[in-house]
Amino acid sequence: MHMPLEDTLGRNLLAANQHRADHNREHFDAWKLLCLNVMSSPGAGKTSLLERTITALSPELAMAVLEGDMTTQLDADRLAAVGVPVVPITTGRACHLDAAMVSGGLTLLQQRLDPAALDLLWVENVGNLVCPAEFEVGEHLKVALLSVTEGDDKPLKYPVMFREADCVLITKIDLLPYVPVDVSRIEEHVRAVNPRAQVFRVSAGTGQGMGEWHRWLLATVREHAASQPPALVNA
Ligand SMILES: Nc1nc2c(ncn2[C@@H]2O[C@H](COP(=O)(O)OP(=O)(O)OP(=O)(O)O)[C@@H](O)[C@H]2O)c(=O)[nH]1
Ligand SMILES: [Mg+2]
Repeated sequence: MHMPLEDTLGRNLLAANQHRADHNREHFDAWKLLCLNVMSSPGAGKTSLLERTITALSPELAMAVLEGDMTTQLDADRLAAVGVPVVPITTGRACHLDAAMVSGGLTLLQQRLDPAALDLLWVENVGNLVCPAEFEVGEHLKVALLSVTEGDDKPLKYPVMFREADCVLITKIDLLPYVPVDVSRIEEHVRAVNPRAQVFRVSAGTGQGMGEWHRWLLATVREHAASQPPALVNA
């Protein structure tokens, strides 16, 4: 059967990316490190969430961040300011991180610390509700954010992102009194495309709902660590 060139190219590209992503995940598993890929449209609150969550959980978890941005290091600087090791990954014209970029970021991270000493690696993806969902980077779980100001129809209009997500955070809930949106409709639409996702309502601004998200996160990190096979010890 004849296949259009762009389909073949697209599939080859995704297959090559998947191969690299699997390789990244092998490293994460060897280090017993949980990797989360955090995605959303621009400005939904990824960096703000990480600032608050990393500050709250750093007494309990050793964390680092790979920070994807098209041009600046602004988000990397914000996160470094909360005291976490951050490696900026500048994507140039690319609207998403891919597995090769994350692999490059890991090499830089290894020059600064031993990843096996970490519990959790955050990857903040480029702000975009479409492309990042197509390119695995080796993460164990995908976290998608959707702010209440974006409207309740977005899970239906951008289903790939929300279908792929293991966890969906409905963000900026402190703005609900000022925005004509029904938060339960947002949740209904998330569940319509993905009934298995964990859904939390949070505000990184006021802290509302953050406790529940943090408890889930701690339990997930601990479950993941417990599920990893014990390291081989040389006799
Ligand atoms: N009211 C309110 N504003 C928030 C909240 N979280 C983030 N913001 C604001 O939303 C704007 C964007 O937040 P960021 O954390 O930079 O969003 P982002 O998703 O990291 O943005 P990109 O990395 O550029 O895609 C900033 O002005 C934040 O102060 C929140 O919970 N409540
Ligand atoms: Mg950001």
